[in-house]
Amino acid sequence: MVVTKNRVVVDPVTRIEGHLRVEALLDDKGVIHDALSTGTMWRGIEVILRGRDPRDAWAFTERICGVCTTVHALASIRAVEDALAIRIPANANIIRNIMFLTQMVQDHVIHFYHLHALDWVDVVSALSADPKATSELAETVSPRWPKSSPGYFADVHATLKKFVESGQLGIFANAYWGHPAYKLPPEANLMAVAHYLEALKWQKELIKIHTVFGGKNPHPNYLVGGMPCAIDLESDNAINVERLQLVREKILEAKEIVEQLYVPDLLAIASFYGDWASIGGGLGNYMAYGDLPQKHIEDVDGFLFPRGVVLGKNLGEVLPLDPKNPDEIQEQIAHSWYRYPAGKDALHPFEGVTEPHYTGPKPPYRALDENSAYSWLKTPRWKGHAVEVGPLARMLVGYASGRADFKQVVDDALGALKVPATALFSTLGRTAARGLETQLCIHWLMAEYDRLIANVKAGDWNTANTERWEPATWPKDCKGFGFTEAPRGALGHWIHIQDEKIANYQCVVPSTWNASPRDAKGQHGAYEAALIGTPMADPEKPVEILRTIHSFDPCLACASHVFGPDGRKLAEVVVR
Ligand code: NFE
Ligand code: MG
Repeated sequence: MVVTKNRVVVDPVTRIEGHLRVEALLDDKGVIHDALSTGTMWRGIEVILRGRDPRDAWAFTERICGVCTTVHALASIRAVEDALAIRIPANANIIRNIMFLTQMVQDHVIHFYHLHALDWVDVVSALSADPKATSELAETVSPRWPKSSPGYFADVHATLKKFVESGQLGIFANAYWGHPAYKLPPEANLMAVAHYLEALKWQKELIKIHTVFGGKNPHPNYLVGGMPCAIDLESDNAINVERLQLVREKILEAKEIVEQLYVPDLLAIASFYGDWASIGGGLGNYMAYGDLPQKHIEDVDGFLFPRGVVLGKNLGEVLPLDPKNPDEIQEQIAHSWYRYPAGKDALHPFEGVTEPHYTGPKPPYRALDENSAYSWLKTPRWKGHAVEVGPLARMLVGYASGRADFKQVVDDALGALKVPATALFSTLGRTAARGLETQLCIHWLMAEYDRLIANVKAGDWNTANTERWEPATWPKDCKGFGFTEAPRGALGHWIHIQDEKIANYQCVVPSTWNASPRDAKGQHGAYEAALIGTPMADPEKPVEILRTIHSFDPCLACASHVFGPDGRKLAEVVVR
């Protein structure tokens, strides 16, 4: 981190995936009045894909990231199926939904405990907690969670003490312990640390569902036309009763973690940080592509996560969205290190171009120039609007669409925290929305599992449609759009297939929307906008910047991939 007069630079931002740099400009009262969000490394996946077999694209794009490990594969096969007009069987759709929901639940719990909680929880303060008082607190916060005895918390306390006394904080190193912005009493801190460790042990369990249907995790296998797993109740080597039972057990364990730990901890911690319900709101524009088809992917109205846009915090209206319309989604490069063909300053992804053109300072540098190009991220816009994507966007689009299940979890949480609906438009609202959608997801996960079981029992074991597998059956020239709601938000892949090969491929990724630099009109991206107006207690310890940036759960690996087509490192920034 570098602080020069009125300019705070955080590089790299840690407890995220990928390489993100943030520069915040402070006024004389220590309030952020402008901010830059910068992806400091480049993505080249789109270039690598040109000329390849479209049926292989999922395996390349899935490796954009090991965090949202399945979502690029799903977006990719859907793009190819859209281009080739392939309709997948019912079981494939359900299994994809199960994979999606498994990813969502695991990723959100990990984000809360392991990437975000330490912005609110002071690990060192937990040392002064009384295990007996912690046990009493835990029994109030999560009465149905079994591990809450004074002895249990005394053990956690002893483990933590050993850590701190060794001087090697390990996973708890590098935070701003003792900062006055930490508000939890020591017992709440100890309880949160205990649950951090519980969640860490658990997260590897849920993901076994990916190994059942996709063979492995990270990067499970997918298939254009369906899913690459065979259902055969008579076989030891296919999805059989035993494996389906394992999936059910893992869902039930996850339900306990979400309902007895994650959501109660989230609400308990949030109740100490009411001031963050009016900080970090940012753009006030929200977009979701929607996901979880119940029948066919073209039945958008039946998605469990609805599609749409909310502009200007207006929950009275959800605007329709068509990602294939060339006038709606466009990527600009006014402040990015890329080049477009002469005369073009914004391109729809079907026409998208990925040509790197670095014009920034020679590293190491002290500051970037917000008036010129300053990021490896492009600047996506919807009808010219900067929009936020992610859990808050999905919850608001669901809420504003009048979906009863969304309304219930949102209204319950607002009631529990005793805050008005406007509190949603904030850092705290963004963090809470992630927990609330996890409640919906765990419920939907069991429902999708039950649908699969019903089909299997009825004798439908089909998981793939291979009618259009052979390239000879394809049109000479076609285009497709594939999408999903990744944990961090709306993810789109656009493919152009010509003569059986990929002619063009573009990914517009959730963290690209949220972390984008400003556009040609000077409109900030979501991270930048959310930082503006934040008061900072101590610029040398910028915990406020981390709280808001982490509330988005950044993934810069997704947003800006690391290596060029020849494997060469294109830019290197010294980590201070
Ligand atoms: Ni690498 Fe990702 C998600 C995608 S990026 S984590 O979720 O797509 O925002
Ligand atoms: Mg892209």
